[in-house]
Amino acid sequence: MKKVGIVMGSDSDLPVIQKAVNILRELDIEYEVHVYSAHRTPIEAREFALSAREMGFGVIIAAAGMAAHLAGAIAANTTLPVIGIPCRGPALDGLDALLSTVQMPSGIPVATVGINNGANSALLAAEILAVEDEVLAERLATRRASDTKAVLQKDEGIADRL
Ligand code: RP5
Repeated sequence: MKKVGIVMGSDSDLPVIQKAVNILRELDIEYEVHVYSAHRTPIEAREFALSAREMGFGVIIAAAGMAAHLAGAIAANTTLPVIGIPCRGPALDGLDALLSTVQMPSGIPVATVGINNGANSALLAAEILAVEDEVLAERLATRRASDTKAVLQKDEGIADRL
């Protein structure tokens, strides 16, 4: 199976990435994590993106806050699918990063998940890899069924809590 590449703009983004890593581990998907910034280490971020396909990655998750250009900068240098996670910052609650990540010009797509939504980034990465992997698709289906069951159990219990 192809690996998932994870890049974060700063180690301060780690709590968001931890949620993604937990799900990738649960699904038994190989991953590699780096701290590369579009602004502070633009050369390393570019080199990672340029070599990602030949390094065996199938999809890249890029998390950054503030003027969050990381996912776009990675996407500019690879045709692998790139998933952007806008991270919440101190000034604008993540709206700055959301707009910087999602508003890509035509030609360089970034699939953007919600602010700080590391979990969805991992699930989307897994779904992309599962297009060509029946075993992984089955693991995702099992996980989805378990989530459904958990919600239905809450439904059964909600009346007792009111
Ligand atoms: C972004 O700036 C990072 O992705 C992080 O979310 C934010 C703040 O970085 P630090 O100042 O905490 O390193 O580049």
